[in-house]
Amino acid sequence: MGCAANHRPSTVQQDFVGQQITPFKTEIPMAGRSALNSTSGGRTHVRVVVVGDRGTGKSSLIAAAASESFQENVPALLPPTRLPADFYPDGVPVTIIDTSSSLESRGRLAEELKRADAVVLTYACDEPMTLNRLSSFWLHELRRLEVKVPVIVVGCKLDLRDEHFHMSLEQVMSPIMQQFREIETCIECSAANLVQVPDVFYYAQKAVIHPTAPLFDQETQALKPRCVRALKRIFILCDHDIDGALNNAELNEFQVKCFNAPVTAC
Ligand SMILES: Nc1nc2c(ncn2[C@@H]2O[C@H](COP(=O)(O)OP(=O)(O)OP(=O)(O)O)[C@@H](O)[C@H]2O)c(=O)[nH]1
Ligand SMILES: [Mg+2]
Repeated sequence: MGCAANHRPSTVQQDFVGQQITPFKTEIPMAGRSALNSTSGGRTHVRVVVVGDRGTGKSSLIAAAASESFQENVPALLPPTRLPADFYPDGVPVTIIDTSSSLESRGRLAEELKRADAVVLTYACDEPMTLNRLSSFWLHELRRLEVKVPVIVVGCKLDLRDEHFHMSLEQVMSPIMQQFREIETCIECSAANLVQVPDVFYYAQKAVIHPTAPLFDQETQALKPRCVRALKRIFILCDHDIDGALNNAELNEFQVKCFNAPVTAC
């Protein structure tokens, strides 16, 4: 078993799959994120359903997100868990639904999935078989059940991953993400070491509140025409001196208007 320091967590986002761009997280300064509240699309609530193979770490992940601590003995099935409105910068509470993957719970699972705004689909980083099961079972099952919401794939128990057989998350997930465009983001985390735990539900919430589908065509991997027109319009509005480029002052004004934070030098 390795220690957390050896296990660098990473994320891969769907927008970049198939493009030769290194995956990264778009970071908006915390101070500026509140400016996005008004763009939560009128949503007052997000419901995230957590599914995945038995023992992959679903309940521990939820408990760790809610309590910011790791408990060895979590109940097999947690009651609905609510992350309050102030938990994330968008100011929208998240309800997390734990599920059981036992055969007798399949009906219940399907019911919960029908009411989901986003799905968190787990595998265990120390059990490659659970990763294979994403494409051999779970993602097909979600399609069969006509679950048409964003999916966040989460590799749990990052602290237990065997570094000898390690491939990057991007290498592992890119083919799966190309086949299943409903996967919005992939992320690795460790409930035991509290690494990237809140991030999981942040990405789930973000996928619902700030959906990519109206902006980006997953099939063609291109921005949608109306999005391009809107971006051009924004550019024109920002380009005060009409020289076809945004200078520092214009860029700064745009940043302040959108994110309530000035551009800062790196
Ligand atoms: N080392 C380590 N162990 C973990 C982590 N997350 C969960 N576990 C352990 O893995 C086992 C299974 O975790 P659970 O959270 O019960 O998994 P689950 O997916 O809810 O399991 P079922 O409800 O049975 O489907 C437990 O012994 C946890 O303590 C982690 O991040 N690191
Ligand atoms: Mg459980």
